[in-house]
Amino acid sequence: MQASLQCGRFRLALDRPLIMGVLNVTPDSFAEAAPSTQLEVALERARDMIAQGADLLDIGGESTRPGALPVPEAQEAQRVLPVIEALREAGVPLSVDTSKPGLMRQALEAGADLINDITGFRNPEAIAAVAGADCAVCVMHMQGEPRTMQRNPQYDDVALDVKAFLAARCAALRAAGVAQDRILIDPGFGFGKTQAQNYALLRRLAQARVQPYPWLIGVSRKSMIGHVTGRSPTERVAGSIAAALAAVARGAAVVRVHDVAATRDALRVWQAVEQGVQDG
Ligand code: HH2
Repeated sequence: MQASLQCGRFRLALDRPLIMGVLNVTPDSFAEAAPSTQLEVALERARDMIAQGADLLDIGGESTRPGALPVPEAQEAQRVLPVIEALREAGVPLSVDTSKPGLMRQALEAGADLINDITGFRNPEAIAAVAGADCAVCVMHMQGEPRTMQRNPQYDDVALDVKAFLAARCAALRAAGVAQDRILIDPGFGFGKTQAQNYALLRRLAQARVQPYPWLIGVSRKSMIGHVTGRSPTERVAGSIAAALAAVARGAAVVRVHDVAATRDALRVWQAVEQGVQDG
């Protein structure tokens, strides 16, 4: 795996799993009891996550839960840009979760370090928006689009199909001049996948991997956790951590989570097992 990730103002070592804290600035996120639409609430949540050990923050102004409707660019920008500006000096890389090339450009100008595109930079304008910058990019797999993606997802072989898609998108980014050490890949759990497909993909994460790109994975509080535990989104912390550790065991470099403190503890214990600890 790559030793580090070029991420805007930062170069992130990938010698331990990193935690990306989810900062949804949307009124309709599936996963949160009290979503942060007001700037002050969002900033407080961001600072809490940093204090708890978040290595990056992922700011999203458009919900992508199954069935969600698109948000106009101006509205998404109004939600996201003030948050970037307010957190620019917070000391952690800022990721922006958007598929809109116009907002990608504005976010980069405002100081974003990573562009997380759930549509995998399929839009050539999105590639053009990031090509000349030094931001990191997260290339995610999704079958279909959020409004309809869960209707009847179909694969020949979920791991190999996801891999083929990611390989093609990474090649397109590389051809446009995006350096190898700027790219993260993401299998897109819950995005056009049945629960059986989600779990098969997690189990076979190594087979879906496009070398040498590091994995970012997002399983936190998702329906795949609820499917197995029977719990509502805010009660899915323990299940989410089990899935995150399963991904880390299969090589995930970055985990995108809502519960930073709990995930931090779990990863610390994980690392102690893997690398050992000092007595005393
Ligand atoms: N999942 C969500 C949103 N963005 N980005 C990446 N790279 N990987 C993911 O798995 C991923 C993502 C959906 O989760 P969330 O942001 O918690 O919910 P919502 O979109 O409803 O706000």
